[in-house]
Amino acid sequence: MNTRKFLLVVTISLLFILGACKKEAEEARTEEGTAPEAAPAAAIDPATAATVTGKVVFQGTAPKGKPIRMDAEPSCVKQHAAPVRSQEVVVNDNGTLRYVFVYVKQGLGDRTYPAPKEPAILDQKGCLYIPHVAGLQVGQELHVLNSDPTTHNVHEVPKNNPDRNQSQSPGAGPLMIRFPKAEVMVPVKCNQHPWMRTYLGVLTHPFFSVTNQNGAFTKGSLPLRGRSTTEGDAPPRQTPGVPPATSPARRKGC
Ligand SMILES: [Cu+2]
Repeated sequence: MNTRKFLLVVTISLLFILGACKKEAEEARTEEGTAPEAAPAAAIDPATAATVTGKVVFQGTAPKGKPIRMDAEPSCVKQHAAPVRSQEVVVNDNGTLRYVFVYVKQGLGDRTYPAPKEPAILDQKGCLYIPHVAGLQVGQELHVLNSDPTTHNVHEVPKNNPDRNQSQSPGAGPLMIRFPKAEVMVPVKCNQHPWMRTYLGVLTHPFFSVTNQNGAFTKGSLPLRGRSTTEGDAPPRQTPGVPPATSPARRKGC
């Protein structure tokens, strides 16, 4: 794991902060893993909102993703013009890290954030999950598509949510999944194709982002009320078909 040192650089653009970095007792409790209690859902005042931007830098020798052999599924092989490599650790050309889930872990208070009516989308294409890392809210629908001419088997492997396993044949409609509890991250695998893996960050609020091909993330309309804490969570490195042996690497920023 010593090659997986992450430096989470967070630049916080504050439009306005009330009581900067003042620790409030009510903010001490974590918002990860528990749904907030009911509170008035007042609209977020743009005048007191903030935008958080940053990038995740990889330090060390960048690993090269292991080649994925999907010869057993010719219909997927021919969808790829170039050899496919594992996306477990993806270092961008500029030395940043892709697919890091960055989210606000603390400091949002008791405000509640209703789940969006729009579903989050997860596709299966070329025998890969697209995207490799995603986020959604508790109670929000996740629509899992099958764009391949083959059967997949969507198997969530959570710790705090129901363990579900559903087969999806070609041309079938989307699987509709909801997560009742917050959990970062929920691995999802395919029992038919052991190299397929995606990771879902499920939160009680919408303040999350996934680093892109430049290693950058951004999130706006953040109702900062003092100190808040962001955290980056990279999927654990693992051998296809083998459960992760270690916890995800984490680095904190403020
Ligand atoms: Cu599959």
